[in-house]
Amino acid sequence: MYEPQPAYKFTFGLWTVGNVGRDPFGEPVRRALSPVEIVHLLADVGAWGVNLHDNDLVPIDASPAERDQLVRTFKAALAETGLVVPMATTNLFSDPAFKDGAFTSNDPAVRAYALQKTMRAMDLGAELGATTYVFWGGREGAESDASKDPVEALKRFREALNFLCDYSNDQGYGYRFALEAKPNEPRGDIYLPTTGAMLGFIATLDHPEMVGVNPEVAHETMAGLNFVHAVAQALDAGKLFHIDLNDQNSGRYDQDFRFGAHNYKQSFFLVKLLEDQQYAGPRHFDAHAYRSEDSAGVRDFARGCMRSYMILAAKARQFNADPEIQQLLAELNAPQPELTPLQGRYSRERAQALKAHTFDRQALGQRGLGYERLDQLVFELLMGVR
Ligand code: DIG
Ligand code: MN
Ligand code: MN
Repeated sequence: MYEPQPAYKFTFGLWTVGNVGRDPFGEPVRRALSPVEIVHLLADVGAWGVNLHDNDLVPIDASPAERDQLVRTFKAALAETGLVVPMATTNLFSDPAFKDGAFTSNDPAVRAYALQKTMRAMDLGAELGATTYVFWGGREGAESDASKDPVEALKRFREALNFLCDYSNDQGYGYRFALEAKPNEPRGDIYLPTTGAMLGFIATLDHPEMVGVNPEVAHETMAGLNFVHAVAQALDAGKLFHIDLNDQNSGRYDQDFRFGAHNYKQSFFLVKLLEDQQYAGPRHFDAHAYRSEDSAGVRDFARGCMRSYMILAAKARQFNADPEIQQLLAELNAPQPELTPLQGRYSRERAQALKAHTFDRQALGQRGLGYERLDQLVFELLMGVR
């Protein structure tokens, strides 16, 4: 019942189960796996697909011939395992050239190089069948705002995305772009720090219909925000083009924990939202195993991400079928037909009727809503006592 199923489109980036455990205070604890080894690992644990940054597969200094050979062997592993590549992205954050940003760098040569690198990475992604292209601007930010006019930075980011939308159209790649927000780390502050900020920015682009968001649990949580509400806004706007699932303890560095590893309740309501709204995109686990883990632990991590999602999806179905919970919700949302004439789109008559209506304000404030009982039922459902 909790085994991963293709219908859930579970994916992992090469960099997730390939994470060697390096952190700012420690050296790698696991050997590096080749892309082909990672594809087979993911197939073994039951993943549906695999994602990549350009340099996860093709080293930044690879020759065209080396690149083609690496792609050939990667494609062979995909064919052998049946894994698909729904998403691709560019590493615009590791190389020192991007130390002051890529698209927003003060150096026009860096901005131009970032466009070149991204176009080549888009070519690679298209060759592998990717239809979603993620942009995470890990270095698009500042430590000192003396360094860059933030308005100018946004203009540069917009110019780059407009150019790349045109490139995708010119090449016939059919990409949908998904912008991933993060409030900080590795920059002191990252521009467009939240999913909400990205949604506002998309409206300023030349091709807003091509561009959506890729919210990540850890990133909105780092900003102290309710991730479920951020995803709800993206869904409402028809802009949830992709999603990065993991977990995070608020007020910490980007922990990228196994999905469900920390905040069970938020993870439950997130899965409930995605399933209730019939989200059809990939469920991408942008996460990695604890640094404490060996290769067996990495498999435990990957299986745990998917198994936790399947368990919470079953809990969401249980919530939707629970008579007591549904009774409480029905009472909360009971129709009040006497208000019907006052509801709906504006009309002068409706406005006049609203202004003339007499409300019993005290009664409105005295109504008990039963949320304590409702939330206790959720707790008991999650704790397995219902
Ligand atoms: C970090 O959360 C970012 C990078 O790993 C990648 O660019 C993106 C894709 O999921 N997430
Ligand atoms: Mn993260
Ligand atoms: Mn991410």
